[in-house]
Amino acid sequence: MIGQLISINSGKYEIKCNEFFFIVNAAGKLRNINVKPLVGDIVEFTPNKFLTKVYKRKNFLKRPKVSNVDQAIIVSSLIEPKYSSILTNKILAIIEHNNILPIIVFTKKDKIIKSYLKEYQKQGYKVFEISNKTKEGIKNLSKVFKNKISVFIGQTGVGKSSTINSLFGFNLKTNKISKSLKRGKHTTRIIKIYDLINGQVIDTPGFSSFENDLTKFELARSYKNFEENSIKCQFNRNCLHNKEINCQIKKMVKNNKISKKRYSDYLKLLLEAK
Ligand SMILES: Nc1nc2c(ncn2[C@@H]2O[C@H](COP(=O)(O)OP(=O)(O)OP(=O)(O)O)[C@@H](O)[C@H]2O)c(=O)[nH]1
Ligand SMILES: [Mg+2]
Ligand SMILES: [Zn+2]
Repeated sequence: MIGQLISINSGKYEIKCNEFFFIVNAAGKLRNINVKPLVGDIVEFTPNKFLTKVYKRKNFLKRPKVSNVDQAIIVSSLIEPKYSSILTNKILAIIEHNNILPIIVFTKKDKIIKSYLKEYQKQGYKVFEISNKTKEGIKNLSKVFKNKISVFIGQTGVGKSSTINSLFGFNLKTNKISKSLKRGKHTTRIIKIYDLINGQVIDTPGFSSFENDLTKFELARSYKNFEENSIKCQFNRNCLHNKEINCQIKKMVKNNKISKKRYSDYLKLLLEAK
C-alpha cells in the first residue's frame, strides 16, 4: 500500500492511506539502505505493517525534518520571544535555497506597536501581521493555505501552534513562555501533518538555535532577489557580494532597493558559512 507519512513518534511511523491511519515499523531493508523516512514522505508499506520504501522527494528540509512541502510559514513574534532579524534572514536563506515559497508571519501584534511588514514586503515577500489574541489578520492569512502543504517554522514560543489553532479551529497544545527566560518551553514535541478541507499544515517543534549549513556560494544566491540580480554582478554567480568590485547587490543596497538590515545580516551569515 502507498500512503503519506504524517508523523514519527518513538520510532513508529504514522501513515495516512485513503483516509485511514496506520502505525507501522521501519523494515530492516530500509535501515540497510540508510533511508531515514521524513514526515511528508510518500511511502510504501505492507499489510503486515512495515514501512518498506520511501518515494523520491520533491524537496526536503533538515530542520525541521520534513519533505514534499509547498510553502514554509516562517513565524516570528514581535515580542516575547524577542524578534530576531538575523534568524528570520537565516531561515529565509535555507527555505529559498530549497526552492520552497516563504511566507512571513509576525505574531503578538496585540502586544507591541512595531512593524517589519514593509521592510519584507519591499523585498518581494508575502508578509502578515497577526494576533492570536484579538484574531487580527487571521482571516487574511487563512487564504494562503488552499491546496498547499504548508510547514510552520520558528523559534519555540512564537505561536506556531496558536496560529494553527486560530486559523483552523484546532486544539493543539500551547503553553505560556517562560517568564524568566522570555522564551518558549518547547511545547510541541513532534512534527505532525494535519488535514485541512483543502490542503495540509505541519506543526513542528520550535527551536532555540538554528544552524545554517549553506556554503558561502549557496548563501550568496539563496534569496530570490540576490539570485535574480547576481547576473548583473561582474563576477556573476561567483560573486559573494562582499569585497568584489562592480557588485549589483551592493549597488542595490546603496540605492535602498535591498534593505541595509538584510545586507548586514547577510554579511554576518556569510562570515559564519563554510
Ligand atoms: N498576546 C499574544 N500571545 C500569543 C499570540 N500568539 C501566541 N501567543 C502565546 O504565546 C505562547 C506560546 O504559543 P505557542 O503556540 O505554544 O508557541 P509555539 O510556537 O507553538 O511553541 P513551541 O511548540 O514550543 O515551538 C502561548 O502562551 C500563546 O498563548 C499572540 O498573537 N498574542
Ligand atoms: Mg507549538
Ligand atoms: Zn555581487
